[in-house]
Amino acid sequence: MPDFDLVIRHGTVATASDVFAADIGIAGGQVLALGRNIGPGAREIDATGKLVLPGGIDSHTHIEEPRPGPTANADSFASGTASATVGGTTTVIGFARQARGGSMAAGVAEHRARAEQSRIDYGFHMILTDPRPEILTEELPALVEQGYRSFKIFLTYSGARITDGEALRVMAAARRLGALVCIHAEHHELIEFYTEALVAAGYTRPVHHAWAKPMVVEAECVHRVCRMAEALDVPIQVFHVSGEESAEEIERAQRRGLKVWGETCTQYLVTTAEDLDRPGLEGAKFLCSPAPRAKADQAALWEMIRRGVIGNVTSDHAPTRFGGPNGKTAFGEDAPFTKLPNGVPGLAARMPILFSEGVAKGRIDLPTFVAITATNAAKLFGLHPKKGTIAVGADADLAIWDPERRVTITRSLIQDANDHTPYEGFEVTGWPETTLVRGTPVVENGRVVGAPGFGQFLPRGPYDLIKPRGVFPGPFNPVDGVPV
Ligand code: DUC
Ligand code: ZN
Ligand code: ZN
Repeated sequence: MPDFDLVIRHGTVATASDVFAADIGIAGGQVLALGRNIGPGAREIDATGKLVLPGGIDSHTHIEEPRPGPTANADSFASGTASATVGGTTTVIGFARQARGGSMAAGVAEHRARAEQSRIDYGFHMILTDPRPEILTEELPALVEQGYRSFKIFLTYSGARITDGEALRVMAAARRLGALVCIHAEHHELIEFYTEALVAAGYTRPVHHAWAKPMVVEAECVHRVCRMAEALDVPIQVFHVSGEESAEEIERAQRRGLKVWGETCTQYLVTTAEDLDRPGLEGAKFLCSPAPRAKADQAALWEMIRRGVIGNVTSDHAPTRFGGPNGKTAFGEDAPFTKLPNGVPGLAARMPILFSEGVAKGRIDLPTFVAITATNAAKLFGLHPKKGTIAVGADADLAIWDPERRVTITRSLIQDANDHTPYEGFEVTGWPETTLVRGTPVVENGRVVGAPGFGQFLPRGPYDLIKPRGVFPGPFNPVDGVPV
């Protein structure tokens, strides 16, 4: 009679704090034992020479999000989460969006239905595009209670942006409800001003997207939202910090003791604005917002990761095909950058690139890799300790990783529904051979075996990390309308 459903033997286990040799006994989808010479499993995997890592948590993914035509999100939940598992990711947090003038609850219900086909576990941030009083006071309390415990707000993009005044009201609601606000921070009017001038001067190629939103556009807004969060004593995460100056704003806020967390994305560590300048529309394959920056920004971001200023690295997976009627070329081969959908695919490439560029090249150690790919996101979004670590009682979400394997990333390898990857030809050292979600293999030797619909919704209850500090800059608490 086996003691476990599955035993993974002879591997080197890594968490965000430790690296140690251990066998892992799994039953009922959870880790039940970590030790040496543990009892038999109904199935056993020999992990000699391999690392056993917490499955990745990609806390910023746009999968199967509808958008007005003609371009479309390339992935379904089935294809997007297949690709995630190929790269060792076992949990995604996506976005349920409120339509302008519409209800947030309706946006959540629609997206929840799409996510039924997820192969891995998932949660949602709620994108508030129209935070009317009744949304904040009537809909959000119930939705947060149901486990949708984070909001995303955009301060740019015409169809999604809210004003600073609305952002303050969302922050206040988050403080009252115990939810985390995640922010797309770029100065909208400044981008529009640049864009008008660029278009008038005939600068409309993909590279001019980066000209339209230089770092000042982001750094100003990151500074602004940090100060707004300080004024209201509200914890925030700043999404997709793309380079040195905005990371410095985050660091300054953290030094003042604020609960401000910074996220960056794979693309800001390995692509630059020069990639947008490839011939024809090729640069569109690298076009995202904020825009990719310079080599010096990549080095600065790695330093900010080492210092803990940037705590998690996501894909910001936002897939649009290149060709076809819904692709980036839908507006023609010489489409101006103003028409091009923003975003790059990256679910599968995220962990292998971070491992290779980070651990294999000596920029970060293995526990830091685990922290930025899994543990910190689990903590920040209320999934820890069930997710994001390897511990007795945690879900057996694991990536069995060959640290020596050399792989050239290609479109066919990453198995999403797109027709390109910005990482085509990128060479990495280290690759996940087997990925398990709750003890069940979803990838075996590079082959996707996880079933659509296996993924479970992860409701997120209240947790201490995102509690406000109780510190205001003046004698008055403007959220509750009382003296401090
Ligand atoms: N930037 C975003 O903020 N969202 C999706 C794509 C992108 O580039
Ligand atoms: Zn964004
Ligand atoms: Zn995004």
